[in-house]
Amino acid sequence: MTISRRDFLKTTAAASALAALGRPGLAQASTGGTRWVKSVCRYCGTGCGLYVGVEGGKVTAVRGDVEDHNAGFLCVKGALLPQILGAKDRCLHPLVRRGDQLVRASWEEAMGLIASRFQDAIQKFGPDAVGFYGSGQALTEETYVANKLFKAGYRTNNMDGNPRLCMASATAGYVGTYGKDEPMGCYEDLDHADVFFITGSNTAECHPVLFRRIVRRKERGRDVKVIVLDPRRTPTSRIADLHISFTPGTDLAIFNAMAHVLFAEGLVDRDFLRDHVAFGEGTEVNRALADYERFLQAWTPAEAARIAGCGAEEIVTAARWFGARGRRATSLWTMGLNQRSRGTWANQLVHNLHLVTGKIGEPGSTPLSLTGQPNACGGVRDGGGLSHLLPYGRLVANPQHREQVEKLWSVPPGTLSPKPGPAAVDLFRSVEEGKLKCLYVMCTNPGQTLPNVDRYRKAMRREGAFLVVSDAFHPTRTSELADVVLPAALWAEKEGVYGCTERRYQLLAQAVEPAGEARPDFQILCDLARRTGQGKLIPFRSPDEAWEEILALCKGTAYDFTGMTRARLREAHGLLWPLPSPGHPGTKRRYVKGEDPLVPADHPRRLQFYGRPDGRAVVWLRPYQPPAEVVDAEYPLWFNTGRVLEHWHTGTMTRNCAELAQSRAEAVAEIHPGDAQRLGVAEGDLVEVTSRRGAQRFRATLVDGQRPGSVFTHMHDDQRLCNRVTVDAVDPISKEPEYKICAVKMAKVSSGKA
Ligand SMILES: Nc1nc2c(c(=O)[nH]1)N[C@H]1C(S)=C(S)[C@@H](COP(=O)(O)OP(=O)(O)OC[C@H]3O[C@@H](n4cnc5c(=O)[nH]c(N)nc54)[C@H](O)[C@@H]3O)O[C@H]1N2
Ligand SMILES: Nc1nc2c(c(=O)[nH]1)N[C@H]1C(S)=C(S)[C@@H](COP(=O)(O)OP(=O)(O)OC[C@H]3O[C@@H](n4cnc5c(=O)[nH]c(N)nc54)[C@H](O)[C@@H]3O)O[C@H]1N2
Ligand code: SF4
Ligand SMILES: [Mo]
Repeated sequence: MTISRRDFLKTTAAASALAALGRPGLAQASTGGTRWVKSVCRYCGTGCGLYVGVEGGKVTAVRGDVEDHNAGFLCVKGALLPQILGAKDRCLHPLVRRGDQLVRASWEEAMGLIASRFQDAIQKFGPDAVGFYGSGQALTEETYVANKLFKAGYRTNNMDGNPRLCMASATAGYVGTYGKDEPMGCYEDLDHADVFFITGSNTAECHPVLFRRIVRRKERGRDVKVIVLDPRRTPTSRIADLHISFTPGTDLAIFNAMAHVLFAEGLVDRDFLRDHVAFGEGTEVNRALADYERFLQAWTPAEAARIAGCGAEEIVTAARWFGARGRRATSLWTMGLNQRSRGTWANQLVHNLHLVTGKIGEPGSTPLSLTGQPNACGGVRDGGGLSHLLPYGRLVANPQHREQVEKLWSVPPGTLSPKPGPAAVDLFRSVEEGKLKCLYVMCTNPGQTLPNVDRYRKAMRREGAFLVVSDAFHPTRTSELADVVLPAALWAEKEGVYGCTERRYQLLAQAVEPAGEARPDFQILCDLARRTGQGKLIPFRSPDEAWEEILALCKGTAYDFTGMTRARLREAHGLLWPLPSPGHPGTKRRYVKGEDPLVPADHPRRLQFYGRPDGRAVVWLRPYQPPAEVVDAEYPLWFNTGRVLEHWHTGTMTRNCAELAQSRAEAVAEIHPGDAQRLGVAEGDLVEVTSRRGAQRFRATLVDGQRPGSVFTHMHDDQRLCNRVTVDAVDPISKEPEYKICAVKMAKVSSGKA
């Protein structure tokens, strides 16, 4: 299918609804009565630079930063950011629970209560009686302080967060294949690609400003091809030259069949394989190219098409376009691959395609995982914000890593626990089991976003559990369960660093005072540390001071950005690491000799994958495996969940913005007209979607592009919780839940006309 120019424009204008905003000039320039403060959008991992306009102590406007990667563009969410600061549901003062009620309290009372409950729990039941659940939307300094406080102060690894629900499989994919986390490519690669391989990403709605860049490349480049793999047609697939729809979860077979075609048609780069690649199966890197070729023999396009319910010729075409000699290929993916019980494998199978063709580490050729949250990468890497991690990829289970961090933190040897803590879903299971007594939740809304959520909602309200929630809004589906709610300062009300998709770091400056009695999470955590006897460990008076320490921890690692001083971050319009010295300009493409400062200048080859001891990347032999739950006679429909352009996750922010609230605020069940007819369902009817775990009612919407035999719905509606239905099965490697796939049945409850 080719797309007309008119359709093209419709896609960018309607689906992405971009706003080009003017040029403010200086970092803190004034125009009229408005002061402009340089910052970053608070929403997605695209990380658009912007200026916050302040008048009379209030944020009145934003403008895209023309000097940043987004060239002044913002999507609707970014452009409407000022509205959320003064929204009606802002949480303006602390609350504590009295029986069924949450009542207003002073900061002193709220913090005093938290400190005493946490200290009591540790004293009576040991360090693992307390825990922290954080967020890829928290600032790096916030996650850093929380991690240090819980792991070194309270001595527990009960410290995980929503990046586990989001980027964990991408990380496990990168670490398994290259030895280190994070993409090697950059946004500029989008301007050079001849082929875009977009799989499990609705880029048009979820990374709209990057999508604009892809559209522009397609408009201007010669014969640029876009391949989209997604079970449903999406606004992203509208620009596709080839859209492959398939049975959910079966893309693993498709990726292997593409590799089969690349070998069969001589589109592999054997020199690259010889120089740069090793082969592995299971957990060991102990296979050879011949083993891989043998493994691929079974993965014919016909066999994959049989499993996936797509056309064999579509797979062949995708492989030919991807592998065509002299054509540069960029892959993009997000939750359609990560949120899977085989999410890590799915990631690695995409890396395989780049490694067998050598299409990697050149302008336009790169496997570029799109980061979901604005700081999902930064916070986890710099902050060590997951239960098995310490800062910069160090592992709690590794004695040398613990020793390094104990030294850097000046704490006695043996302070850090060697036992990895529970990953997100298991963290809430420890609450359910009564092992974890006191949980601090910051900048995330698990009462709506955990899979099989009713189970964990019950756990959070369990007798004897003490739940602290820091949120900028109240009520949320989590704050309603809390024992203490802390009013958090939001976005332009505080300062800190975000690290987005392309290893780009940017500083968000404080532009205004927090609303009401709200306080920055950084300040709240430092206060908690002091009140619980950890003031020496957490002595920071400002995020700047924490940043100094963060720089010391990254020094000498594969993530070195020691040259990113605070002063430089304030001036720069984004900086990409590695950036190991103050004069270094930053690195667009990692692992590339001559570009990446961590590759020795005399390295004999084009690339050095220095994350692994042999300097080679690994092609993994990963077969197709079905998802954790598959459809059957009783639950015959596939259930799939995701996002829309206008809304952010649980909608606390975007549903609080008048313009956005008018658009698609209600989650609906999208079904194919054929299924609707079979089930006797018409547009607008109320239907009940039921899985083995729970049921939720939605209005039905008939969508031609929906794959027959499946239902898609949205996660942002706090009155219609799709997660009552989803499955809490996780990937055994990354521990990321399979939000994208489970089995359901659907029944009509009442007519839309009634
Ligand atoms: N507007 C908006 N933008 C956002 C966000 C938001 O809430 N709203 N959130 C941000 C965050 S944190 C994230 S993680 C990203 C998410 O960004 P995306 O991952 O792009 O968005 P989703 O809608 O979660 O899912 C993407 C696609 O995966 C497809 N999919 C389902 N099953 C499969 C499968 O088996 N294989 C493949 N290949 N695809 C499948 C779905 O049909 C869906 O179209 O968006 C970020 N940007
Ligand atoms: N069914 C289904 N479920 C999913 C997914 C899916 O695709 N399908 N995707 C998963 C993914 S990828 C993600 S990332 C998660 C997201 O899940 P969550 O993180 O639970 O959702 P958010 O709505 O982003 O929650 C952020 C909360 O922080 C608050 N907040 C905003 N700014 C601040 C601040 O500065 N400080 C504090 N303390 N609070 C603040 C907001 O009001 C909001 O309540 O959902 C996961 N759940
Ligand atoms: S694309 Fe993402 S970062 Fe850019 S303005 Fe939109 S939500 Fe913000
Ligand atoms: Mo995410």
